Amino acid sequence: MTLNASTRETLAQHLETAERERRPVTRITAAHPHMDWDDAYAIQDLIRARKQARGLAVSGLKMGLTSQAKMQQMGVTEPIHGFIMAEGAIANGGDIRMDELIHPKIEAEIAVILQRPLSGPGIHAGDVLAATACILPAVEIIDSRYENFRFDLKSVIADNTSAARYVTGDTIRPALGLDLRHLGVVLEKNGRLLATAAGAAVLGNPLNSVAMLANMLGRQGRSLPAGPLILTGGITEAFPVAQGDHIRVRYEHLGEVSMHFV
Ligand code: 0L1
Ligand code: MG
Repeated sequence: MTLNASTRETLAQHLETAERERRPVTRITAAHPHMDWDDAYAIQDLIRARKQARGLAVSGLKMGLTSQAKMQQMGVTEPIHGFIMAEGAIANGGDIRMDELIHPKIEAEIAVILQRPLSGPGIHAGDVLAATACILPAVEIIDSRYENFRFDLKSVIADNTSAARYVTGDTIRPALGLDLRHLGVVLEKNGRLLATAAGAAVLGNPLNSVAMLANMLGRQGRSLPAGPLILTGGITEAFPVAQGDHIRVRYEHLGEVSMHFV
């Protein structure tokens, strides 16, 4: 790491305050160009610790930048990971308050819950399939704390990969027998078709994303636990939303997820 502990803590407070006050800030690498990947994940960890110290619960983990298109756009070869909070969970069909967010965007995702923990390195999609309890449909609402979603990779890792809200659907299926690569998704905003996609957009198979998460955590000396929700990454690109928008995403075999921005 290149930043000292007090600078990392100051940056965690800075980003968490931006989130709580919904006040966008400049990417943190502008003032700290030499911060490294370990600094970035350490700041993310400090944000998680600050939330937990306030009594908030972590509900899961997420992968970000999992599509080739988004990785190429950002000039990276590996996705990034973050965490999601129970306070960010919105009921299927529920309202999402715009006055609590800065500039939200939505992305359709596949979520996984494990029944056995996975410890990298060396985890592959077959291990994930064997360890999976169930698959469910999800929509992630990302909300970068950076002005105009302008950031570099280290800044966005520190900002917990823009995590903000998420909605899961009511259809929960075992993974065995579900072909996640070909699972089709149709995303509509206000009754108009915005995107169609298939699960293969996520690293060829959303299970690859879970394997990669286990391997990335393994490098940090951590395991991927059984139980929490794992968001595997956007199947569609992220679309901006505005007050009044109604989003509906239909998933082949997995029902639908909807929400209303109020
Ligand atoms: O969940 C995601 O893929 C978001 C990763 C962070 C980049 C962004 O905010 O678009
Ligand atoms: Mg996402």
